[in-house]
Formats: sequence, C-alpha cells, structure tokens
Amino acid sequence: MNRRDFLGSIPAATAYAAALSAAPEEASRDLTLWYPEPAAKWTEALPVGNGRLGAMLFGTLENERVQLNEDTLWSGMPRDWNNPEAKKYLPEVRRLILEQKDYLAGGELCKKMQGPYNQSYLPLGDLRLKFDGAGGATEYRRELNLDSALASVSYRANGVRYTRELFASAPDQVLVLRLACDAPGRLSFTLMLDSLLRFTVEADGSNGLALLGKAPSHVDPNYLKTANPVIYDEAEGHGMRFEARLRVVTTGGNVSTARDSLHVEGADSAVILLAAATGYHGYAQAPDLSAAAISALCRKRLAAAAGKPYAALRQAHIADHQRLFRRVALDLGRTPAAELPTSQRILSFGEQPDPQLAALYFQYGRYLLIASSRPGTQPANLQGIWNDMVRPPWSSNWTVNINTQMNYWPAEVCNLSECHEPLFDLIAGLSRTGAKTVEVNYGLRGWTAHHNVDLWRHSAPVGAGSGDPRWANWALAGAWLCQHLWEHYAFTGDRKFLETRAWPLMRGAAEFCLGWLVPDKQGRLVTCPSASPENAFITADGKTATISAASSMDLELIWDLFTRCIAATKALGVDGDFRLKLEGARGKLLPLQIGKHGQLQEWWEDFDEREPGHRHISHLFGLHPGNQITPRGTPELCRAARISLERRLRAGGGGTGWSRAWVINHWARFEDGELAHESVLALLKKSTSINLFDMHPPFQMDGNFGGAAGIAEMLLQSHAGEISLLPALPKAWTDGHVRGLRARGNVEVDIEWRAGKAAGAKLRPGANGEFKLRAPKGQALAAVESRGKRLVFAAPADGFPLLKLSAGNEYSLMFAGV
Ligand code: FUC
Repeated sequence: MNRRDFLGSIPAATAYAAALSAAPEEASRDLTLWYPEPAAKWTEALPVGNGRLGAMLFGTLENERVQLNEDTLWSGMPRDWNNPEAKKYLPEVRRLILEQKDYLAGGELCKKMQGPYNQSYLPLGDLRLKFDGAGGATEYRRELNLDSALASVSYRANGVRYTRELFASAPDQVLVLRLACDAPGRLSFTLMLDSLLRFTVEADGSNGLALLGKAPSHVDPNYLKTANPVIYDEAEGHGMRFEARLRVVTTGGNVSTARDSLHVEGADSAVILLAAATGYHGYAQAPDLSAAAISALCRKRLAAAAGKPYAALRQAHIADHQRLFRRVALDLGRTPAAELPTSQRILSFGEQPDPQLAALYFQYGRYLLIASSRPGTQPANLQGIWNDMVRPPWSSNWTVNINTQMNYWPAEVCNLSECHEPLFDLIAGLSRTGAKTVEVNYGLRGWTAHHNVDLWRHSAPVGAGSGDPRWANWALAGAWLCQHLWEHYAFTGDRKFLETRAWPLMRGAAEFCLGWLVPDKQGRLVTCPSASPENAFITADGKTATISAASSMDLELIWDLFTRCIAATKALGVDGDFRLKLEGARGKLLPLQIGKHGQLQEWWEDFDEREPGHRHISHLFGLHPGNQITPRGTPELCRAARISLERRLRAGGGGTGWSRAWVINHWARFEDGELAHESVLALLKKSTSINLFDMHPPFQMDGNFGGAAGIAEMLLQSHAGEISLLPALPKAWTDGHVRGLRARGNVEVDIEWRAGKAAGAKLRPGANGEFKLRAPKGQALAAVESRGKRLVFAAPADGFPLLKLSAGNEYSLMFAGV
C-alpha cells in the first residue's frame, strides 16, 4: 500500500464505527474472548457491567451461576476515623527524625497517629439457574464480545441448540439474561437467588423473585486476624439494606413460583430482567433508605425494562456501549495463535508469537473501564466492580498509593474521558472528609487522604495503632489524586471543568502540602514523617525502618501538584498571590538526589532498600505518571531513574500485576520499546487469568488498566509538551495501526506503521492550537495535508516542527524515512 492509499484508507474515529459495522465478523472475531468450556472458578467467569451493576457469567451447563454486584454495596456507615492525638505526636516524630535521625522511634510513634481500618466492598449475591438434561452437551462455546458487551453461551443437548446471552444495560439500569432454544417448548429451568450476606428471598407476583438483605455494619480487612471480623447490627442505617429483584418474561411454556424459587417449564425462550439497589444515599449520610424505597426503585426499573422488547433493550445497550468502545481501534498484527480459544492462548502464551493478544488485552482494559466506571457511579475499585467475597483482598477498596490511580491511567489517552468522572466525585468527597482529617490530626488547612479510601470517603491513616507506617502513614494521596483532575483538563481543554471542579480541589490539596512541608537544617523544604510506599530501608546501624523524611516520591508529588496548580492559576487568571507562594515553595523543595549506585535516591538519605526488588517503584513517580523526569528535559535524573528501575528489576521487582504494568509505562517513558514489550509479555504470561483478569495475585483490576495504558504509552505520548508518535514501538509489532487515541491539547490521533516505521498519521484537534510533533526515531515529518491543501510549517533546528492546527479539521501527516 502506498502513502496515498493509507491516507485515503483510514476512516476518522467517527467514521470508524461505520467501517466496523461494514466488517462485523472480522472485527468481532478479534474482539472476542472465547472458551470451549465453562468457567471452573470465579476468575474464569466473564464480566459484564454498566458501571453500577456487575455480573460474572460462568456458563456452567446444568447449574448456571451469575454472580452479582452493585457498586454501592459496602459494609459500614459514616463514622469518625480522625485521631486528635495525632497532633500531639507530630512534633515529636519530626524531632526524632529530623534532629536525631532516630527512624525506628519516629516510625513507632507514627502508629499512634493512626485511626481505624476502612470498610469492605461486598458481593450482592448469585442468580442460579438449574437446567435438567444438559449433560452430554456438545458444540459448547462461551464468549465475551468486547465490541457489543455481550457475554454468551451456546451448546447442543438432546438435539436442541441452547443459547444464553447476558448484558448489563446502562440506559435501562438492569441486567438482562436471555435463554433460548431452537426447538419449540424445550426450555425448562429453575431459578433461585442467594447471597453470602444476611438475606431472605420471596416470590414477587407470578413471575418474579426478590432477594432482600442487610449488609454488615462492619467488616475487617481480610489480612487482619480477628475474632469477629463481620458484624451485623439490626439498627436502621447501621449497615445498609439492599435488594435484587427479578422478573421473568417467557415465550411459551409456564412459569410457577415456589416460596423462594421460580420454575419455567416448556418455554421457547425466557428473558430475565434483574434490578438491584441499596440503602446508600451519599457518603456523608447513614445508609438508611428504607426497604420500601429500595424496592420501589427496583420495581420502577423492572417495569420500565419489561415494557420494552428484548431486541430494543439489547440494541440500546449495544449502541450505548459502542458509542464509547468504538472510539479506539488497535491492530498489532495477527498470527495463527489468534484462532485459538482464549484459554489456550493464555495457558500456552509464549510458545508462538501472538501480538493480537496484546491488542485484545488493551481493548479488554477499555471494556472493563466502560463496564465499571460511568458518570454517577462509584469509581472502579481494586476489583473494578466484580467481587464474590465478604472479605475480599484488601477490602476491595480504593488503595490510593498507586492502585486507584492506575485504574484511571487509560481513561484519557484511550478516549474514555467520561469514564474518569467517578474518580473526580470521589476526590470531591475526600476533599471534605480529608479537610476534617488534616485539621483534627495535623492542625492544618486544605485536605488530603491517606492510602485507603472506602465508600464513606475514609481519609485518615488506617492501621488502628498497629498498621505498618510505610503504607498507613503516607499522607500524599490528595496530591496524587489531583493529577487526574489536571490531566482531564490537559486532554480535554475543558476550562469550565478546571475552573469549577478541578481548581478548588487542587488548591485545597496544595494548601495542605504547603502546611505539611517543614524546613530541614539548611532551610530546604521536606516532608516528615515520610514513607516511600511501601518499601523499607536499612539504617546506618543495620536496622529495618520505614519512616524518614523527604522521600523522593513525596517531593515529586508535591512538585507535580504545585506545578500543575501554577499552570492552573495562569490558565484561569486567578489566585496570583497563591501562585507566588507555590512558586516560592517549589523552589525551596529539597532537590531530587542521585545515590551511590547512580540511582535516583528513594529516601532522604542514601539508604539501602530492605527489599531491593520491591514491587512498589514509588520514587519513579516523577517519570511516570508524572512528567518531572524526561529523557530530554532532565537527562541526568532520567539516567538515574533508569538505574533505579534496572536495579529493582534485577532484584526480582516488577514481577506481576500492577507492578509489571507500571514497568511497561516506565520503559515506554524511557522510549525503550523492546523492554516495554518484554513487560507486556511478562504481564500476559505471568499474571493473567484465562478470562484476562490481572492476577497480582490475587485478582486485582489495576494491572488490566495499567497494562492497557502502557500499551497506549508505547504508541503515543504527550506529557512533555509534544505529541510523540510511536515513541516505544517494539520490533514484534511490525505492522499495525491505532485509531482514536487522544493526546494532551485535545487531539485525537491515528497512526499507521509498516516494517516498524510510521507510514502515516492523522490528527483531529478539538481546539485550535500549536502542537509540537515528534516523529518516530529516524523519521521526519515530510508533509501535512488537510482538505486537500498542504500545511506550511517551519522545520526548527531540533527537527520537530510546530503545527498550527484548527479545531474540527483532520490533518494527514506523511513522513520521510519510511
Ligand atoms: C498495596 C500493595 C499490594 C496491593 C494492595 C492493594 O498494599 O502493596 O501489592 O496492591 O495495595
């Protein structure tokens, strides 16, 4: 194909949907996870979700299980987690560390500044279907189509083809499961609901069932060994009520209800509609919506959905999903491995090249974000919205010392900006609870959060007096979370968002940081107490300690926040005095240090790490997701950061899960495509379940999101004031294309490459602007065309031209050196 063909052949993202529907089979084939067998365990089942309701389909023949979640179903209620004693200990902790360098004593004292542990995300229940006579089934297939967001099962039994199709509809706010067969009257099954929480089940009229429950008022994290970890309390609002209500609509056959089950006999097909709701009505209120109010909500949704034909529900769902999903297409090449069942591709991964699996994993990350995070819902937690345990790992909470932020790394670059919204709401909540925390615990203004957040916007250090301060007492979640507000603005250019929502929250987080910083003996500003989540270090006398001052991550986070706040005040033309304060303080921050190995130093002093291969790589925050450290902007720090990463990896770090996903992003920022790709392969090989869930282990969804973001980062970067095309393209992805990624400055980007070189690109700016364009290594921009006209651009000395682009136009880029 020559350049002309390419330029003529890439449809704009808007036209992409049309192109996809012109070749639906081919597109679906490469966007489908499929299996010749049912799920043997939960992490093999297939997830669907509408941001609020989640379900896992097992596809079991005789005893089907659809495991259910609702994103506000948590234990507990609002309470006071702040610790007024903390204020008393803070000066002493600082004296011990800054003056005496007694890190052990300082760390011990930090425990006295802690409050209670956070609450748990809970499973709603299970929809169970019992089919008679499905034994001996043949032609079994179970699949999840990412393009239509439909999970399905099909098999032949006793000469009849049976199908099941499940989706979670965002427009209709119900789960929909359709069962059908290709012979009249051959569909019979019994339907039940149950839960791991306290519940009762009752029939609802002649064709419905309802599960009514109450959640515990308290659940201890799974890692605590306590006598009574799950506590129920009868009082209204002490633990929330919840409900799942379903209705069955059949074609042919009879429906009969027993006390707590429903039986369908001899139908042609059946549609099960399920609605769910809880007593939650805001993080600051007791979750005390009455059972009647919850039922009314479920009934209303069911009645509305039942009034529509199945085809209409299905079509509305698909259209809604594709509006988001189809914005991005990725082709990394295809080998025969792509024909195999997904389970086989995962289990034998590495035996033959399978670049398409990386593309599928990327799109799965986007699918999961659409399914677990929509405007108005809770943000994706450690498990997205999918959880089958009363005491899930780490309470399935929002862990904000990396995990929650990683969930949202793909949001902007992967063109799912709306899906970022729930995180902004969480930040707004934390700015209130966290303001109280910093006032009570530290006597400061502004707000922050510590490393664990729950539905109630828990903002204080957890640990209950015995948590390890290396995670519990880290106080800079506010700064990190605010990066997401700025990035949303940077990608969308939404000034109103910056002004009304982002800036007040960023300002509050910066105010806290200004108060939290203290001068060291030379008058430079440092943080104390300070951890480098979640590693420990070895003191001069050979002891293990976790708390010192001025960890590099703290300094990088504060630099990041202040820098973005300074930019925000300029963009908005507000708060000049505050800007001066921030500029002054940023100038006095202790500079990042390079240690004895040439590495980017992790702590205040050049300590050795307790675990040189620790999974957290906190001190590289400034490289990614920050932009303080860049190959051309800060070459020395960048070299040091690379040495730090190499040392971590040599010692076994970056092994699996989110840690490995972070490493993909790091190598992408070092513009090293081969090493980034090695980590993509490691993620798929070492920590991916056959349903493509990331296994940290245990299952944690952050790796999925971080992996998808890492793949995007290999193809497109825009954090350093330029749009950089294919900055880390590995040899293994020889030919391919990506359409619809987004760059900062509000631009949509398509790139096509052949034999490892850019063959062409398109830019679709959403606003007028000047963009510096970095062509791939060894290539140069040759020409830019829009509407048949050549764009004149200067070729500055560095060879990376500034393009003046206008909103609403599409620009085709051609490269020399192909
Ligand atoms: C931190 C990490 C763990 C895990 C947990 C949710 O404690 O160190 O690896 O990701 O958060």
